[in-house]
Amino acid sequence: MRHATTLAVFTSLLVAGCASTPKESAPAAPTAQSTAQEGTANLAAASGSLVSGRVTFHPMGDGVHLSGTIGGFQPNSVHGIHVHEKGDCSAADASSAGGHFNPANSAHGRAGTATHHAGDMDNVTAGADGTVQLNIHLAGVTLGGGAPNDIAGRALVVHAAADDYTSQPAGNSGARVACGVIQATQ
Ligand SMILES: [Cu+2]
Ligand SMILES: [Zn+2]
Repeated sequence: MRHATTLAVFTSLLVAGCASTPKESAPAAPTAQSTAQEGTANLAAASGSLVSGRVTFHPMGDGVHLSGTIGGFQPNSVHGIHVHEKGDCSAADASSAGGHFNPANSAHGRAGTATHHAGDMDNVTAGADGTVQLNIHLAGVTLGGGAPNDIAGRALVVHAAADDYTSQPAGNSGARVACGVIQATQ
């Protein structure tokens, strides 16, 4: 009786050991490098808004840092902001910029959590003067170089409403109120 129990435990340990082996052998993804030192996006109003601004991009650590000023919002309002797939802001409603930049084919979500698009960022909040001082680190992307996660040549889009980080495919953040193509400048 005692022997049988010991054997059963031993057998289950063997099985568990085999089952866990494949997890350890997953190859690491190659690290993509930014080839640009700086980029810029001039955001022009879309969807009849008064929102515009200029954003600068710098490769930093594991991603790209965004800084700049975007104005023309209602005071203290909150807005979704994302990198979108196509560097085309020609449509009046900026629909030409396509969906969220999503090279990994993920679901929409909050940056920094397990599931999100590469172009997803946290909402921005305008000050009492209707201006956003942008200071965002977008992890997991590159600037220049043409890797699948390269944001150069794509679009930065600001929305009329806040991103709820949950609704698919775009967080229910409403109309696109400003759009600019991300261009590598140095
Ligand atoms: Cu967006
Ligand atoms: Zn998204």
